[in-house]
Amino acid sequence: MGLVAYVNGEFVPKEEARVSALDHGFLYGDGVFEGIRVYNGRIFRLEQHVDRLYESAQTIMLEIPLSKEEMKQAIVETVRRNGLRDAYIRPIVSRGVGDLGLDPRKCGRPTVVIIVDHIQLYPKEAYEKGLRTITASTRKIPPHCLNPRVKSLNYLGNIMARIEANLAGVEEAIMLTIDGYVAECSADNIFIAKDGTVITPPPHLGILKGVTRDAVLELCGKLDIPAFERVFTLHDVYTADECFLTGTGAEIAPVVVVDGRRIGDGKPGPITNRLLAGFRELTSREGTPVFEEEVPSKAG
Ligand code: PXG
Repeated sequence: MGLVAYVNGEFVPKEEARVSALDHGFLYGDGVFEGIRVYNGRIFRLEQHVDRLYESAQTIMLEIPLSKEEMKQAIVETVRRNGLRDAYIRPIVSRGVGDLGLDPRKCGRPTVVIIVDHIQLYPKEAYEKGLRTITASTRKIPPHCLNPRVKSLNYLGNIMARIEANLAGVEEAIMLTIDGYVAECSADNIFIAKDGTVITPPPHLGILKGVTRDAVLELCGKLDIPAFERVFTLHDVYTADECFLTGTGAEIAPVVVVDGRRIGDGKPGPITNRLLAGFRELTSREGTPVFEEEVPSKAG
């Protein structure tokens, strides 16, 4: 059975899901998006993703033509119609169809698209052996220019960083702030562990406040692992005991090489492994049920 997508309130076959060439999402990257996972028929942290989508829209003054409740229902319904128990969901809201000028006042109703697809996972050995990364020469856009906390349709900087990783033959690229502090990766947040303590950059540095990142900080609390949001440099990464990335797609992915330096003993570390096990336990238990036969989860 083919997959279906939601386009402005209608369900169409995925291959026929289209928006106008005059949509400002296409012309100018004027819009916002989310990336959400479905685990065994339950949507992980739907509430947090929808809240972040509306926060991104609020900052760029984009009025989403659905209430948050309607958006959640549209997402659940799109997953249900696709019948996928493990999936990736991509809600997108763009400024809508306008003229060739920038002025968003010329745009009619914002375009709302929800795509549900099979998930592209890192191979199992990425979790067993760990990933290699480089530092990208492309820096993060400073938060005082266009705050990366807005999950906008402008991902060109992230894509340039990913191209640098591809050219170097590694899986991911670490991005630095204009001042040279470690920020995040092209599509994942970054953590280091040293002497039993976990550290990740604070959101004000100009990073996406990842839903997985937040779940990992919560897990650290539950597992009695001291965790802090702190500014750090590449020196701290090179000399860390462990390094790992977090994201909806990656979950918790160990990093064992950064810019040719081996991190710790060059294998996924014990804190990373404990957090990954804890995270997988969380995703198997929590979430908004999609299919009728599910017993509603208290954790929601
Ligand atoms: N930083 C950035 C810049 C991101 O785009 C994350 C961190 C992790 O956030 P979550 O909420 O997922 O824990 C993201 C995630 C992909 C992909 O292919 C991921 C993202 C966007 C586009 C593609 O994995 N966002």
